Amino acid sequence: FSKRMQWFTDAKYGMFVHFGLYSQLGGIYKGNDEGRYAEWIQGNQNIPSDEYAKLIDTWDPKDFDADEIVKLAKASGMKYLVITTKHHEGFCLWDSEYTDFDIANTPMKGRDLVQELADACKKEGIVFGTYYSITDWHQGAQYIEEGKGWGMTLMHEGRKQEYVTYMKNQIKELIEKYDSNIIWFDADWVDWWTLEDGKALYQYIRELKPSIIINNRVAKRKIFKKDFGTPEQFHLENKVDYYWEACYTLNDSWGFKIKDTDWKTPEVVYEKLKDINGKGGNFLLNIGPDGDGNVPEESAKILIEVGKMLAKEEK
Ligand code: FUL
Repeated sequence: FSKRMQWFTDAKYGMFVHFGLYSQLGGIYKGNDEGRYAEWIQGNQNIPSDEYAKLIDTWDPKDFDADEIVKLAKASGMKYLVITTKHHEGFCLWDSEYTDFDIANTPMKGRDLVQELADACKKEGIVFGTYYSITDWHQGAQYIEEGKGWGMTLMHEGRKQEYVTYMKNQIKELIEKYDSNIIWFDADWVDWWTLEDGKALYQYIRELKPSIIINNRVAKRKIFKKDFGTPEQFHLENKVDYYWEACYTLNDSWGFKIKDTDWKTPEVVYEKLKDINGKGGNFLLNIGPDGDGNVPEESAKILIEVGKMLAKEEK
C-alpha cells in the first residue's frame, strides 16, 4: 500500500488520447493503408524522417477542444487522462524549448494542446498525465537500420547522453509547465535503453516531483514493475502484488484510422472495466481524435453509453 498511489487505485478508469501528426493521415499515406496501428504509419510504411516531417506544415486540428474531450471523459465516468505528448514519431504537442519539431511550428502556432488539456483537466477535477515515447524517430540521435524494423531503433555512437538529456529536459517541462501527474513512458524495448538507464530516469523524475506516478515502461517493463504494470490490449487474470493498468483501444488502432470500424460495444467495454477493476487493475481506454481534432462520433457514443451504465450502478 502506498499513499502516493492512492488516487490512482481509487480512479479505476481513465482516458488515453493518441494524437499527433499521424492523426491527419487516418492510416492512409499516399493511398497506402498498410499497417495495423495508424500512429505507426511512418514505421509501417518506411517513410523517411525528413519526408514524414513535412506533415508538420499541414497539421491544423482547429476543432480540437480540450474542454469537450475532458467533459467527455468525465461524463463517461473516467477520473484521469493521459495524452501522447510525444509518440514514436517525435513530434511534440507542446511548445518545447528543446525542439522545433513541435506544435509551435505548425499552422496551429500560438496554441498549446498540452496546456489546454492540463487546464481543462484542472477545471473538471480530472487528473492529468502525459505519455512520452523513449523511442524517437525524428530527434536524430537514433537511426533505423534497413530491414531491422522501426521498432528497434539504434543509437548513434556517442549520442546517447545527448538524447537522455533531451528526454530529461522535456520531461521537466511536462512537469514544471503542465504539472503532469503521470509520466507514461513507452518503447523502452530498444536495446540501447537499459534497466539502469530506466532506473536512473525514474529517480530523476521522482526527485523532480515526489508525488508523480511513473509506469513500468520507463525500464524494461517485465523486471521493473514500479509504479504500475501496463498490460496492453489484454489484462491480468488474477490479483497480483503490484499496481497495474490495462490499456485498450476502442477499435483496433490507437491513432485515428479512417478504415477501422471494429468498435467494441458499450457492453463489452463495461464488462472489461468491471473485470479489470475486480482484479485490482485500472482501465485506460483510448480515443484517437481525427486530423481536425474531433473525437470520432462512434467513440464518443460508446463512452457515453458506458458512462450511463456506471451512473445507473451508483443509484
Ligand atoms: C505501444 C505503442 O507502440 C503503440 O503505438 C501505442 O502507443 C501503445 C499504447 O503502446 O507500445
